[in-house]
Amino acid sequence: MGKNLAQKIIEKHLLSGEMTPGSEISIRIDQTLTQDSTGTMAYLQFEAMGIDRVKTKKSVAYIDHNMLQAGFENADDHKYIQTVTSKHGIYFSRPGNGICHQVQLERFGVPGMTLLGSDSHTPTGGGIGMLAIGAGGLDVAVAMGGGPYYLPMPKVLKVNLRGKLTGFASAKDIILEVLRVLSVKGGVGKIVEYGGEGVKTLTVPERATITNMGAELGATTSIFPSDDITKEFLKAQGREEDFTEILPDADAVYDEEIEIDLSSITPLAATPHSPDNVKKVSDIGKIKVDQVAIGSCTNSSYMDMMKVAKILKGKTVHPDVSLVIAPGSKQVLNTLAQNGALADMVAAGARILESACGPCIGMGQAPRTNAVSLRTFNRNFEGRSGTKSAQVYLVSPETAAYSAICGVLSDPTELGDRIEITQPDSFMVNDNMVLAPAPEGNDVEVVRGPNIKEFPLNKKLEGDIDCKTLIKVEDNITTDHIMPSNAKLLPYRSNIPYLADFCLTPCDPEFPKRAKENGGGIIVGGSNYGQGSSREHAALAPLYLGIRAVIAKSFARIHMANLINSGILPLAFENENDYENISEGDNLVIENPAEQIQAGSLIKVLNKTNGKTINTIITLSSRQKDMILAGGLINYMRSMNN
Ligand code: MIC
Ligand code: SF4
Repeated sequence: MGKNLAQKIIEKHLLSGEMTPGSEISIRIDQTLTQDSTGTMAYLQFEAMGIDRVKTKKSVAYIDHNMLQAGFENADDHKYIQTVTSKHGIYFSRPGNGICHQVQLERFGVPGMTLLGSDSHTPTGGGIGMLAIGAGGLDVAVAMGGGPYYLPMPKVLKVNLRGKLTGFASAKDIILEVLRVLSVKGGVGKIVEYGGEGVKTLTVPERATITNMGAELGATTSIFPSDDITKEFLKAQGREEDFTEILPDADAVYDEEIEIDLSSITPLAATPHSPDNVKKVSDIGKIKVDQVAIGSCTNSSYMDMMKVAKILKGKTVHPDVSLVIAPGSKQVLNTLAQNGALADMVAAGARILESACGPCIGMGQAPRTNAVSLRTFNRNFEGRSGTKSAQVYLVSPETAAYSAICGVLSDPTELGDRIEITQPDSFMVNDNMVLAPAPEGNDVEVVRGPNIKEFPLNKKLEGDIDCKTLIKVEDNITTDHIMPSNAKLLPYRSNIPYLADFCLTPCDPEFPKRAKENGGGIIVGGSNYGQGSSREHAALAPLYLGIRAVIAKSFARIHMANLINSGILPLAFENENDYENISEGDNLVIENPAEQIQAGSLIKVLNKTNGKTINTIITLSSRQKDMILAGGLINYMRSMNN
């Protein structure tokens, strides 16, 4: 039986387990990446493991998220990451060098390798045929130390691409169409593998836009074959030697398959407040626009920026629109500066931001009250822009640029002829903003600012859990709800006690206070609880507040792993209707959870307030079972070492 691409790479890296969907496997990790907002925690955890040097083929630490330096905190964290990485053998991408996923794709990614990153958009690397997975910082720390990465063997879903894009339809519109078809839950437990004739019509940056936003499907990762187009890209990056061809077998078998006809795609937009609320731009109509933001790890490549520059050339941004542009990397920005495209953008009135995440993570450029903001980003969750009342639409760079000129949401098809940008034969390669680590044996002082606090640790699971339901939330709660991130909070990513006071506040501002007053408790959620970011702060802050369990209809992949790593019980209703049988404030009792977990996956929860017994399911591998019983991954590792 022929193998698909995902199976081929997993098989090569398999350390344990059977490759049957759903059963736990572990794989060897070749490369890791961290970024600064999850990185401080990951390196604190790496230090706690007491390992001297990283054991991966290449590990890179990026500074790209927490770039506003309104106080000492972010700069302190940058210095900590710079020194701790130098000491332990990790490359350091300096602030200004670009967004982690864009730079990793340009400079370090290798087809066929595995990459684990402490950021949910790590699957961008799938654009060059890597098996690139996002995870919590602790899992990445373990991988840096040479440990395996555990995951349930995903199903493989093939997206068969037919035909060719026409007019002003772009890669962003392809992934928006996939999101429309599959929804934000459609990829859970799956690897999305792209195949079919249409693949040959897409450049690497276009493929990377698609794999990047596969994160919004909830997928484990997304991947394209590594073919001649990949080779051309790597050659232009001066890295032809990193190329290997990786294709699925001709008779490859897939668990599921869908088909997308590229020639039928027209410009699309994800309307507020979810990436799968997708409609045709032409159907939404000419709504007035206040802000346009172009950039992020989804759409900030050279090709994207050149299209934007061409649309803006000789025009002026509409008087009622603020247009901000953040090229994805120093390489991209430098090229635009050299070939004059940057001048065209500036002349048109664009506000140029540094090469970083910026407004995508609410680091500045919060729109005005009730604003309509068009963004080429990947997430439009309510409030993520920094303005709760803002209406954020996710669109392609072409739609964004054209609308910025028009002042209303506009279909770029009106521009007439499709803009074709060719990839340069060689990109501007200059890695002077990447610092190599200190040679092994050198003494490096790790600099820790006062903002860096210890991370919370759970205790061994013992006795009964008898506590209150502190909050009950609905479906699709994101990690942005659980642990909001914005310009004011991001500087505290290495300070859980501070952050905990903002936990779940978008759902209920009183939640942290109530959790503290009750000495902890239980959270009740709907389906896909914890979708979005990989931030383990969404588990660590609840842990700090004494949360013992989350009972939900279903969980998002990375968040569920982060809960288990923190020793918090992720319990899924056996019968979703039981969601109605718990109200906020109800007193819940889980008798001897340790014994129940040892006995199997059924966990009985007694609602003392209404007398009902609710069956829940905990899905754990035997390793995760030991981890939960030990009180989380760090305690588990410590117990293994003793
Ligand atoms: C995001 O896009 O939500 C982030 C910010 O990049 C997060 C990481 C974080 O919370 O620091 C992610 O995607 O994992
Ligand atoms: Fe940065 Fe936005 Fe990409 Fe997250 S999604 S890595 S915040 S650019």
